[in-house]
Amino acid sequence: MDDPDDRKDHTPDIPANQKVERVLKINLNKEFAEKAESLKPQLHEQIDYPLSIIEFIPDDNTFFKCKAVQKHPIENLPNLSYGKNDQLILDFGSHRVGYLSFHLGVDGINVDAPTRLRLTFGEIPYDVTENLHPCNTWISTSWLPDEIINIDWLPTDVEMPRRYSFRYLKIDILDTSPKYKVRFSNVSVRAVSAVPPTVKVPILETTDEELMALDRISQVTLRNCMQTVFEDGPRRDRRLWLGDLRLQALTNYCTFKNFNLVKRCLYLFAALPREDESLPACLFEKPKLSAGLDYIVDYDALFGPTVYGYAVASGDLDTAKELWKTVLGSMKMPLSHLDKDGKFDSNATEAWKFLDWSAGLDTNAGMHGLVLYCCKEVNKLAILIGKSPPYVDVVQKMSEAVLDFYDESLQVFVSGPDQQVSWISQAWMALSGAMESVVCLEAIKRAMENPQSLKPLTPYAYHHVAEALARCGGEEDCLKLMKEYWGGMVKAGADTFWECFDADDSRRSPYGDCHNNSYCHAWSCTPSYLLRVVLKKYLDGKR
Ligand code: RAM
Repeated sequence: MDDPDDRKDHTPDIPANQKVERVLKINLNKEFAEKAESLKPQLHEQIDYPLSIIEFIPDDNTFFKCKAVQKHPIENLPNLSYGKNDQLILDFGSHRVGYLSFHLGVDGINVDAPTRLRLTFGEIPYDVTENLHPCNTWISTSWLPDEIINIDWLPTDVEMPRRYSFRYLKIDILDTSPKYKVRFSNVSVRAVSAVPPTVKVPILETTDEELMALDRISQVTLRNCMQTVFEDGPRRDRRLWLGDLRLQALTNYCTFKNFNLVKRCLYLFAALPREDESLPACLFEKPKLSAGLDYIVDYDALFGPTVYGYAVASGDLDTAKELWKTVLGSMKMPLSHLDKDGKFDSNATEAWKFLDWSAGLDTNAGMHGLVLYCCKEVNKLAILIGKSPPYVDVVQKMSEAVLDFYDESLQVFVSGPDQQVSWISQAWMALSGAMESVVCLEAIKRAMENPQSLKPLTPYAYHHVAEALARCGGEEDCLKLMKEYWGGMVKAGADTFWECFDADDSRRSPYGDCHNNSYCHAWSCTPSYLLRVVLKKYLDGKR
């Protein structure tokens, strides 16, 4: 047994920017909350069944160092009996989000004791091949996808009340009794999503099978995260985050086109401004609508671009007009970080600047690019809805200040006192359009070629690097990066794209322990958007 004190020693500390020191009052906008409520979707259901009974055997050639092999065909399941300390793993063939049920039958003389089972829902092999406890993480271990249940009277149907996100189901038979064993039959999952199973998405016009796979898996990822809000991950955190929402919305416009779900999410955020008009980084629908305590400066600033993207894609300018005041409010806190020369200073407040989970990232340059990008998008939104662009002067000043981040001799953007070179600083500077595309493209490529520069960790940050490459004329570089990064997840066996991915380390996690990672994480669904929108012209030209 592990010594609990020993376990405590391994638990990573909560990062400084995660400690909430200031709790701001929320000025609930009831009208917006009601609008959001009226847009709540009915979820569509589909019943799915396991495809086989499997076991994992060691395999050094795979990312997770194991591979699944069939132990029994699924048709045999009702005839197999399981007693104390037995285990079975069912494979549903792909990732599902939904509610599990099964029939628990009896093989024996009489049922003289309850059945105790541990069910573990796995998104990836590690979830079902390893012991999930202890989990050395600074976020809650209650996210771990296992459940112990006791069933008193058998035979019976069992319906699990909670929603799970999984491909694999491991069942450990903790105990029956010497007098009986159990049998499983009618195992099924009632899978749910705001996207109907019959949805028709036009096929991606390419003959490149790697790209087709990226597009397909992106869509499964997004669909499984589309519930009554755009969840970040259906396993964890099962809530709406602003930065994730923007990327989900962009991908949704070119695939499922569920405009109302985006509209609902925009109103949910707009219903919860904080007393300084900033918006929370995330929110909860249950038990009642409320703001998460987390505040992220970059997510706040990205609200405006998300409204702009929605208005352009849907043509619904009335919503954009109604949210205009919220958009202006959401820019206040980000803009308060500019010094007198219009240069973003991450140290101006303690508030969390995110950009990525890569450890040690200096956010000054990236945030400068991001806020400049947001100002420009909000100016475009203003023009679209017949207002005068509010940030013309700010854009001018911030564009001049960009030069302060550019190192002429290295020909890259540098950030902070240590002149840090990171991929993500280059990406946001490029997306801001502050310098010529050729200069930005060279800067990104230079950073990418330099092993000393800080690489991103999450698909969220990789997306911005990939988009920046494509927007600056580096379409081929973008495709190469997509094939390496998202394609790397495909090679590792991903059914849905992950919250974080490091090809060299299958245990990498922003939280200390990969068992708490989410492996269907919506911010990774953007290959469909990149291929169908950003790279469209280029790919059409290649055909
Ligand atoms: C993680 C979540 C979410 C992201 C935040 C910043 O906790 O998974 O997706 O937006 O980090």
